[in-house]
Amino acid sequence: MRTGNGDGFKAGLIAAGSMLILLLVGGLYANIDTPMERFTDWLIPRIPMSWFETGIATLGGYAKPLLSIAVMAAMLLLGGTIGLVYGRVRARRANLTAVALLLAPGVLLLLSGALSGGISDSGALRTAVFYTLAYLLFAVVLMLVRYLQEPASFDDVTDRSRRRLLRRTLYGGGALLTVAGIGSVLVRLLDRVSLTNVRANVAGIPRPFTPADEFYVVSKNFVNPSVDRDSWRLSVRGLVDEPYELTLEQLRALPPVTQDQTLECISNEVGGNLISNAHWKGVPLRDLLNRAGVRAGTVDIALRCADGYTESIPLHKAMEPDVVLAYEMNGELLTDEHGAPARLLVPNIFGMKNAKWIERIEAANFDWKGFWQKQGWSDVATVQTMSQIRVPPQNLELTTGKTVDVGGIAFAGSRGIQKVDWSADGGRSWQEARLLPEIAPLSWRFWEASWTPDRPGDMTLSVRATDGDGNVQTESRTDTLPDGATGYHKIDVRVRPASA
Ligand SMILES: Nc1nc2c(c(=O)[nH]1)N[C@H]1C(S)=C(S)[C@@H](COP(=O)(O)O)O[C@H]1N2
Ligand SMILES: [Mo]
Repeated sequence: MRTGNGDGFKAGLIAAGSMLILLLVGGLYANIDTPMERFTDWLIPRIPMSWFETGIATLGGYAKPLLSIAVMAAMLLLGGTIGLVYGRVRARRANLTAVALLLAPGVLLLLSGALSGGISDSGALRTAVFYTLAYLLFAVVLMLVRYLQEPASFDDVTDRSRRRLLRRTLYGGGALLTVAGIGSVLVRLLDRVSLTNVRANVAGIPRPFTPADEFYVVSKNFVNPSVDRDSWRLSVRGLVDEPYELTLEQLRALPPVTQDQTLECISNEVGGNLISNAHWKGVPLRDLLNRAGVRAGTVDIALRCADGYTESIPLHKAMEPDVVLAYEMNGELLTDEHGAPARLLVPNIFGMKNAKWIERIEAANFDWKGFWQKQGWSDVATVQTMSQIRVPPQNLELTTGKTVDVGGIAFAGSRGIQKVDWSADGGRSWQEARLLPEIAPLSWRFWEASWTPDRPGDMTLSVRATDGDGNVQTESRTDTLPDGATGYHKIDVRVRPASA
């Protein structure tokens, strides 16, 4: 007896849904790459850079989650379609289709192995195993639901009660698993989904040191890794005399250094808040490299991270004393979102080189292209001289004759800030602002001024910094891609007459 196409589609949908839940749980608890991440990582380097930029610009932090939701929807649809086709074919050749359905994971395993560039490392193997299990779950659930959908013959009482029992077990168990799965996914997602920061320093001049939970967060991941501190090993290898591994405890036993340093994301817009400052503690990268003995011929030091992220810095940069493998931030162990157990600090270079969740440091004899470089971002990535007005906020209404505070931040990496000028007439005339005392050589600098508007109207405030080398920040506006945004930050205010 046959049931309709709708039933087949529904069965496929249920099966694909259970598969998806298993994969999400795997992504959250076993650090496997979910299909969503696989697809995004695969897609991003292949789409034109301008689309990518537009996507990020219009959707902001929602671009990644939306893409992931689209992938999930596509998987459900595909599952439904498979269910529909299976339903039709099964009516004729039941055993054959069942065998084909169950054999497919083998093909899938090979495919996903090929996609991940070989299943040599344990993360990829774990992912492949999870995918196979997830697919098997899909196949089994699909077959079961289809079986249950078939009407039992009316007079066969045992058949009917057997089906009823099975159906109850299946639906009950399924409902339980779904609730548990979705619940745990939601709980974990709430603190692990990495929307490009939306919560950092709001209005006003920020605190000199940004608390970890207010520090901006950027990562390529839909779900960030949560690395187990006890089983974590840092491996130093590649073109070295003596490769070695360290536990976190061993790393923390090495002579530490502390460093106050500001991080800024290369995709920080003019006036954006993807910039924060912290007090860090760790071990100079060069100490770690010297211990292994980097061989002649090394060009780049490559970093591999638990989320599959890769970065590289030239050897000469890696040997600078202030390039630090940090394990503490503001006096506490690194939090998951900022790269626990250890992340790199590379002064004077945009955030992307400050790799988080580092597992492997590798000396290479070639110019290693990192995750973002493959996507067109600068490989040098020196921070641009920047400045921002944080007070007054945009569109504030002011009154003639009343004095207000004007102030904000300025940053130029290790070049430091020499001077900040501000303008109340959109840049026709400039006045020097007061610089607050330096927080640290690698940290942002705060500036302030007082302004008493003397005539009513719409006004534009702007700011420009001069770095420690005497170079005035460039006025010409460029996009964040590929070298980081440039141009002056401007704020519009409306000044009303005093006695109106
Ligand atoms: N492993 C890994 N490290 C990473 C990233 C990532 O996606 N994965 N993102 C980089 C980018 S683009 C930035 S701006 C900084 C942000 O660091 P934060 O989130 O601690 O502020 O981390 C960098 N390190
Ligand atoms: Mo970044």
